[in-house]
Amino acid sequence: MATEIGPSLRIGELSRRVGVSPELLRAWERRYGLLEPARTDGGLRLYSAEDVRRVRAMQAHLQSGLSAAEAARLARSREDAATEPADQPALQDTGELRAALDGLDAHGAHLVLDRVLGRYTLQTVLGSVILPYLRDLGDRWERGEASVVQEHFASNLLRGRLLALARGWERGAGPAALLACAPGEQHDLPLIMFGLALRAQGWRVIFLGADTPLASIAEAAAELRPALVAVSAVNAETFARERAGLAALARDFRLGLAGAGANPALTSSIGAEVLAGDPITAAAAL
Ligand code: B12
Repeated sequence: MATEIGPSLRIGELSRRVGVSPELLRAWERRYGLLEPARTDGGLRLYSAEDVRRVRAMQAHLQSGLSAAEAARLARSREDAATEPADQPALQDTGELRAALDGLDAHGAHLVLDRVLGRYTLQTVLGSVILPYLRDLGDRWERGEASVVQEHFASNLLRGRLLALARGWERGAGPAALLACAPGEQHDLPLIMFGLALRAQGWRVIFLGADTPLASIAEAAAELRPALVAVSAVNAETFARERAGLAALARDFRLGLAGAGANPALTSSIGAEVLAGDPITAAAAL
């Protein structure tokens, strides 16, 4: 069931809920009349649950290949209201995913993923099911409550599933983003999620994956001339070690550093930017 919200959401909050940048939301409002905000006395726009529904419907129609104008027309008309997605996945969805993955039950995990992917937008599934699951897994691993077997099984199943969703993300006419993990870094799941969230906003994605030498990132960037190069690492020492190579990259390209290791001081000193927040929020902010 959708949670009823009166017209109370400012554009930033709406953007976070639906995983679409404020700029794109404004463009959809202006061009297609997709959103119908209430106005406060001061002229501030406030959005409602109906606006959230419309954006989600718009995203679903775009993903199914409709033009933006047609997607907006359908989303406004409520012709698709019968398939209206619930506002947020229930905590139960993450719980069921956890139970299946903890039990090394690949079939059960895929069934939960099939269900949530059929019901919610991809950004919602990433931000509200998979991300909380991974954090919980990491916390349990640290406390010794999840085994290495469970962690590896879950990571690999999710990685396979997310990369299957990524098929074709390099195609299209949007700006290109080149994504890579820093040398020695194995945590590429967040980078894949970031790529999927960028893709949902029209970017093209070129993904180099885990443990990529800086020279190789630079070589790919020189060839592809992407609008953004994003490099991620969990530890700040990784970026510190690669400072010279990163600084050289930032001289020629828009360079974003991401992950827990992205330290604002080092990042700004080399002329790069921090891709702040989780992968879905960071993609929406670009
Ligand atoms: C899955 C996992 C693995 C998998 C990775 C699979 C893969 N292909 O990605 C495997 C099993 C390979 C692995 C290995 C290891 N892991 Co590990 N892993 C995790 C786990 C459970 C989930 C990681 C994840 O995808 N999280 C989802 C992201 C989005 O969440 P986040 O990491 O909290 O990141 C936040 C921000 O930094 C930001 N962000 C992160 N990355 C990016 C990228 C972009 C582009 C953007 C925009 C934002 C962003 O988003 C989040 C904000 O909400 C985490 C636990 C956790 N809390 O994350 C541990 C964790 C990251 N791992 C950890 C460790 C210690 C290791 C190992 C050293 C363990 C070992 N002894 O073997 C190795 C290191 C391997 C290496 N050299 O890199 C520690 C890191 C602690 C630290 N600061 O050093 C964590 C935090 C677990 C813990 N609680 O101790 N791991």
